[in-house]
Amino acid sequence: MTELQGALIGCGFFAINQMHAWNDVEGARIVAICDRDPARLKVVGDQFGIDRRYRDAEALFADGGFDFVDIATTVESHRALVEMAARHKVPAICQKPFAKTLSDAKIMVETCRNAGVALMVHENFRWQTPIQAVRKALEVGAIGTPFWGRFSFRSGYDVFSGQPYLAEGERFIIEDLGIHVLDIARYILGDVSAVTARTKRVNPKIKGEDVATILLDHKNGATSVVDVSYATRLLTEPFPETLVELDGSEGTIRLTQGYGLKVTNAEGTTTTNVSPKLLPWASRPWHNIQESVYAIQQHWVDQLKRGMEHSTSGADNLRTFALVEGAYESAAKGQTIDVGAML
Ligand code: NAD
Ligand code: 89Y
Repeated sequence: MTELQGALIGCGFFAINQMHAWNDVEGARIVAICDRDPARLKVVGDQFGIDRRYRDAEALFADGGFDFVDIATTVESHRALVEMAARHKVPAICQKPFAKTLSDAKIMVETCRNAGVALMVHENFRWQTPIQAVRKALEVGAIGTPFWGRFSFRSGYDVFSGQPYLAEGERFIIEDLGIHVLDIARYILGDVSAVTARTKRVNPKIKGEDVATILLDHKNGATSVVDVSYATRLLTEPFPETLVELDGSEGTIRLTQGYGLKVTNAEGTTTTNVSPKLLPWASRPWHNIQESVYAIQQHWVDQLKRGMEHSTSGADNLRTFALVEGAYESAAKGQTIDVGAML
């Protein structure tokens, strides 16, 4: 099998996970890296033995010699870098949040479509082992037709020490973390027609909201609640687990803290341990996220080789991104937002 060669732009906090995962992925390897910060370029270049190092993305693309680019920078640079990849006809992975606004995100999808290059958003939470297990239980009909769901991420974990920029933005939890949980809600219960949200800031040291409660009307008639908080202190810290509750016509599914999956139906209750693997380079509690990084990057390579659309393609991600924008608009106006009208 030919090995795809990749370039990674943005050698910061999270890129370390992506670089480890690229070492494990079959069929691809990173041959060049880029960061405008020379210190980060050195740390990542030395740790992963990458000699081709660039401080400027234009220079990286001008030299070429890679089959795809993995954009691991923060959101401010996403549009420019995705457009650069499209200009150079290079398939691109882009970290979440995909863009600053839905209109930028639409332009990025359109630009890549017109250039004929694949575009995948690194929306990895749906690739977590426990979330895949929930989806499988639904798919085999264990609870019949789901009519209600709750997707809950409540934590007091200090995310600001590793990612200080999260304390500085006007927007915080919906754009940073809620985006993943909204994507899980779509992945499990399908697309959404309307969104209603309320937000709060509890931590006085940050700028944006750190609590959000979001009601989703799914197109199939199900209703779900997505609730996220970084202001919730619990006896056992659940970071970074998304807990799921689903009620269906024939039973219920509960994904509980500690990675237990309980399925109850006419046959009784089965409880399964759906813990993620602790990959050799991973560390708790991040291992759930780290394993999903490996899974999404393997999916990128496999689908690229088959010439098939990615599960979290740019086009797919517009429907998650609309929920983020819709939630902020709903909270600001105190109204329910028609998601269909945004797309
Ligand atoms: P970071 O600030 O630690 O790293 C970003 C790096 O990109 C920095 O080193 C910066 O110098 C570099 N950079 C920025 N613009 C550049 C440009 N135009 N050209 C070259 N280099 C540039 O940020 P981070 O915490 O690693 O987050 C990066 C992205 O990953 C964010 O969008 C964040 O939301 C996302 N993230 C995703 C997950 C996940 O599970 N999917 C988890 C954490 C962070
Ligand atoms: O940036 C966020 C993400 O994508 O997953 C968890 C996180 O690192 C902090 O909220």
